[in-house]
Amino acid sequence: MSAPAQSLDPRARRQVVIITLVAAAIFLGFRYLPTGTNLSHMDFRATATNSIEFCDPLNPQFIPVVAVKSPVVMTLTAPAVTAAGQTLDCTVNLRTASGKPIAPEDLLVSHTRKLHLLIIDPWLDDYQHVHPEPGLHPGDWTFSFTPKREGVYRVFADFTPVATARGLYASTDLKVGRSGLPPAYQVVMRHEPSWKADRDGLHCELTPAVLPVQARRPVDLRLTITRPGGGRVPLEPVMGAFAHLVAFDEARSGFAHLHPLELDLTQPPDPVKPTLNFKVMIPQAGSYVIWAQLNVAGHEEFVPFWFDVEG
Ligand SMILES: [Cu+2]
Repeated sequence: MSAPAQSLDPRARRQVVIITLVAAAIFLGFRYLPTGTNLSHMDFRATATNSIEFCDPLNPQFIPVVAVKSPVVMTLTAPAVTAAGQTLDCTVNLRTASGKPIAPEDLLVSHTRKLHLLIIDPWLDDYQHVHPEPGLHPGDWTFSFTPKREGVYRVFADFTPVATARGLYASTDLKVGRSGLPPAYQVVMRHEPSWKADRDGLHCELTPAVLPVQARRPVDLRLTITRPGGGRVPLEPVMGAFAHLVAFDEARSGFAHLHPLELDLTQPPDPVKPTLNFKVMIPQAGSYVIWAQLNVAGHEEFVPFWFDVEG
């Protein structure tokens, strides 16, 4: 025992030993505390040069999910026969690049859920947002959705690994067959740009602070919702916010997921003319849609705004 410890009286020495042992126990306790996940940040390390960059929620960007390599492999299993208007029970499987399954314990809750799927049709006309449930096998996540139309739908996954605590994305496609029934809606190949939309008795406007919207320039967007003729529009939280905006480009190469600057859920927006503010930066010129997801008095609404971005 070192000179100073030897000079301590037996009682003080015992105290030093006890404190040291307790400290060691606490350290080991924390060191080996089960975090639930067996995956490490190395499992989500982006290997390829054009790998996906984690996004900064304060400066929402357009994430080119398809073009860049995700460290997560997503595959989708759907019924052998799929058709527009038919409810499809599907399973997505998430694995790390080395094949390790990504199970519920490997993901953090983000925006009230562990896994978000953003599903969009080829004409950007049918946007759906679903939350799969853990499947029977680790890595499997099951969900049902009813496509409104035929075509190759794109499914984007949005999640946050426990190991990195940073948002990550993956995508895959799902082919939906023709229903054989006359389409229950008018087929629109190209949408007229409009920052106004009417849906279920609601008049919605998304107003950019500056027009035209320019590529690579951040733009402020203000969303207002009214009922023509007055009446209440009580917005309720959806996924932890009073609204979500998701922007898609025509090629569906990726998306931008925007949340209102008004984050305080104890401060609901005006119940007659709710107004929410967003910020976005779109890197490339082209035609886009922003789908607004709202919860109006418990009823979910999806509202599209079509616009062009100039180069
Ligand atoms: Cu979600």
